[in-house]
Amino acid sequence: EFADVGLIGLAVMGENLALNMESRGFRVAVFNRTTARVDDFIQGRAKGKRFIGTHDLKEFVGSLQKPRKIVMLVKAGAAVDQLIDQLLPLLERGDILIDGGNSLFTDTIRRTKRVEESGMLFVGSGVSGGEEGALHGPSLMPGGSAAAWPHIKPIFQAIAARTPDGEPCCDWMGENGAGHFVKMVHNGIEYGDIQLICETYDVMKRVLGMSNAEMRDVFAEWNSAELDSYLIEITRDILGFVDKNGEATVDKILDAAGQKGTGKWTVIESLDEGTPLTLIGEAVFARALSAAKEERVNASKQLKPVVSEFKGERKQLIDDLRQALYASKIISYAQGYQLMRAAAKTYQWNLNYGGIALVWRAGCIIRSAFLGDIKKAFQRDPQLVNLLLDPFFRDAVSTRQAGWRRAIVAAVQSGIPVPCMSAALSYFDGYRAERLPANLLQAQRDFFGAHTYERIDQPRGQFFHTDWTGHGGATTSRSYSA
Ligand code: NBP
Repeated sequence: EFADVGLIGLAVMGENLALNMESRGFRVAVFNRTTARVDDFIQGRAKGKRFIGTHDLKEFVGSLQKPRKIVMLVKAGAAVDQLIDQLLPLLERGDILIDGGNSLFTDTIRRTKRVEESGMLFVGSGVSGGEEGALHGPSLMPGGSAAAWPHIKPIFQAIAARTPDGEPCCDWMGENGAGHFVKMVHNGIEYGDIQLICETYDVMKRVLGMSNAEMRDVFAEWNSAELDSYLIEITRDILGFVDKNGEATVDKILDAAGQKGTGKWTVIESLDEGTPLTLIGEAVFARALSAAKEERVNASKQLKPVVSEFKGERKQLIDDLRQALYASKIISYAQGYQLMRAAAKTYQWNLNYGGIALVWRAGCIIRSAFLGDIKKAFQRDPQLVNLLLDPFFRDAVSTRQAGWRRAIVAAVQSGIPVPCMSAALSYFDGYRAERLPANLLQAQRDFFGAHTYERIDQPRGQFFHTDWTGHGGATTSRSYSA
């Protein structure tokens, strides 16, 4: 009997995803480069289940029902290309290769083209939710050869997480690299969500002197309302966690953050698109600054803050922080969605924005009740230009604006860095501004470089140059936008 689906790469993610597929009634063939892992798996966690263990790629390919569906869960990068090279000669027209790793979307664009040129189909799928998600229901973001979707849909939607309404957190994202692109933006948003919670924690701890237990209670309360999300939930649990000596583990952890690069990729893409992604950018830089621990320890001895003591109401500041967190989060998603819109245009993807919110609603790290509201916003207007212009989110930001500003003022006056919250507010104040000081900017560019400017009393698209010093020439630089 042939297997319904094949899986290559029996590391953490592969093993768990294979077990998930089998548990949903699919017969799964497995292969791993180091074949001892196949035997360990078949005799271990897979024992008594409907798996076919294979020891070379030919045997593996031969065990699959046609059109073959092969999920690769190997290390992102060169390993994926090597596997494709080895598999293509063994496959037939219409067979489907799926890369479930964290590949860079531009690699997926290239691989889709290559595999399609050989007559096969390629899918690059974002898989989020870590080990637990892979086993019990990840959020899945597949994109690539559209003809592959009907074949893999029953498997993918069966193994995916479900929203509280029972909808699968898996939908077709679009052509070539769209799935891995959406996964990349998910990871960037994750950086932002995490940093916002950390800034809130820092203000609570250092301005209000709250204990871990007090903060845990506040996060627990927040988790039962609009901020209901996985990351708030684990923050609550982390703050409540004590080791066997009764000491808080969170207080023992060195304040130097790691990163694997997906946040950076997202920000690089936003710079290439010319779309502000300031909150996620600040989140990436906040990790970088934290990592320079020794340098900061040295600087802390030399750079002393001039700050004023917080004299406001304790309860009020806690509530202001809740509002600041929520409003900033709206900004982060507004920016993330604007990046997706820009990229969709560049790469000619027909992204389903509501579907993306749905896919992120459960199973993944950024899962939250909030994503249900984003889905509704895109249901109201699939072509929504900016989340801030949706009536629900417009009002949500508006009613929290005063608290948001107060929370940032309290942090600034106390010398507590809140890079993401303040970047969010600056973006809000910039985006809603009819007028920005770029008139002066354009004057400066024209002054030193004859870059020309448009005038408020002339139609757009006409460019003027002023001889600012009286001894400049009439030659202008070609106007360009960057
Ligand atoms: P790893 O990223 O650690 O990859 C290990 C697997 O890749 C092993 O099966 C290994 O085989 C195989 N492999 C390597 Br390395 N080079 C290979 C090659 N040239 N040809 C064939 N196989 C090769 O595993 P993971 O942590 O399970 O992650 C798998 C993918 O899923 C990655 O892209 C990761 O970024 C992504 N992801 C991970 C998580 C997570 O929470 N860990 C979450 C979401 C996505 P071997 O046994 O022979 O060395």
